[in-house]
Amino acid sequence: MSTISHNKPPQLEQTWRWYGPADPVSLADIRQAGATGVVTALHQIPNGDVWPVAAIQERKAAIEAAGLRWSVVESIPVHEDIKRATGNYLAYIENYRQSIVNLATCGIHLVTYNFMPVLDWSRTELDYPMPDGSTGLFFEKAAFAAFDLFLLRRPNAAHDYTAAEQQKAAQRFATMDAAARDKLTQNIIAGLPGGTTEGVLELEQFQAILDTYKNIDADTLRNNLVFFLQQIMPVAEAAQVKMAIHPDDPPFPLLGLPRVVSTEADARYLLDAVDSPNNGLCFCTGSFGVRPDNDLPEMVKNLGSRIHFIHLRATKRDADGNFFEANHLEGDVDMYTVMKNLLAAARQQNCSIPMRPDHGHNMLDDLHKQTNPGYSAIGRLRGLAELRGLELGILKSMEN
Ligand code: DNO
Repeated sequence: MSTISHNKPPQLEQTWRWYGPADPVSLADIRQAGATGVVTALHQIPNGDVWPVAAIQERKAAIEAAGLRWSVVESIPVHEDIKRATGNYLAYIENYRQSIVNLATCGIHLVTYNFMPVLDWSRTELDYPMPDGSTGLFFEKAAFAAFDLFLLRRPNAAHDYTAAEQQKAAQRFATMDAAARDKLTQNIIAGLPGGTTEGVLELEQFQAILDTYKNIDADTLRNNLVFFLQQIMPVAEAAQVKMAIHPDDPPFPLLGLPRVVSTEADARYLLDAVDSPNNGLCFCTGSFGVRPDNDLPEMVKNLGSRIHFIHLRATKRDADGNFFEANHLEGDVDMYTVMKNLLAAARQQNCSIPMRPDHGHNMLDDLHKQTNPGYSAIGRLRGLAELRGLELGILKSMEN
């Protein structure tokens, strides 16, 4: 028996997001990229329904047949009724609990989710050109405000912007032709997989969904989240399923919607409010890292015992509040110290925490293919290669 592997410190398990059989990046590609774990969801199941054991087993078998393991569920979406604590929310919570139990029955013990109202993640441009000819995702504040003020024309939207921001938005809007306006609208309301508005095409329909949050402020949303956690954690504990909440992306309120998972204080509040080891975080450096007041290495130190899953990505912000997704080691995130602290967290937990390279540029052959925005093959391969090299370097230096 090898004493070397026995003595190895806990590391990060390298995983890769897969959108299921329709994903143009296949399981065989993932294997070649060097990941050992797959992060996926049963996207075909309507939001709110129970995930049946048979469907979970079928997906698991496909992953295992490719020589991989289903490490993380990302995500079981949380129905909007649960976020609003209205309508059928108790039935949806019961379904959620049942899905947790069913996953555990199949040997899957880690689930990521988020609690962002209406929109999951948001960007204004999906093909933002980088100086090296690759493309990435971009959030431009003035373009977003232009959408809100002049395309959506959300009632009272002006209250959420300073006079200077409104002026910038107006100038930005004037530069857009009809095609650019349509594209911006699509990018925001339907461009990214995951949100409730996937497939929603009309602005009126979108505004109607926003209106359902009219009376929900951050405190109400936070209380609804705590209620949800209280309801699911006993089941998660019994089934030994770790829950990992994903932070808000971007980590500030948009379109008048409250956000409650944007900072260390937000995370701490949730972890303390339902103080179960199964109530943990998906530590997404790309999401938290957009705010200059989020000190990521410190956050890993302080929250490390409850980090169950990791998304590694680096954004680069400017003074106006815009940000683009940079190469994994090159944005504002101090990836070296974050990685070092994450390895310390894995050691402290005495287990291997799964991580995935989050997003990647479209580069080389990616540029000629249609993949899910952010989820190209080669861009993520580059990210994974750089991150695993960084990890190995740190691990080796810890041995000396
Ligand atoms: C974006 C992703 C998010 C994430 C969900 C988790 O790339 O990180 O869509 O999967 O917010 O529930």
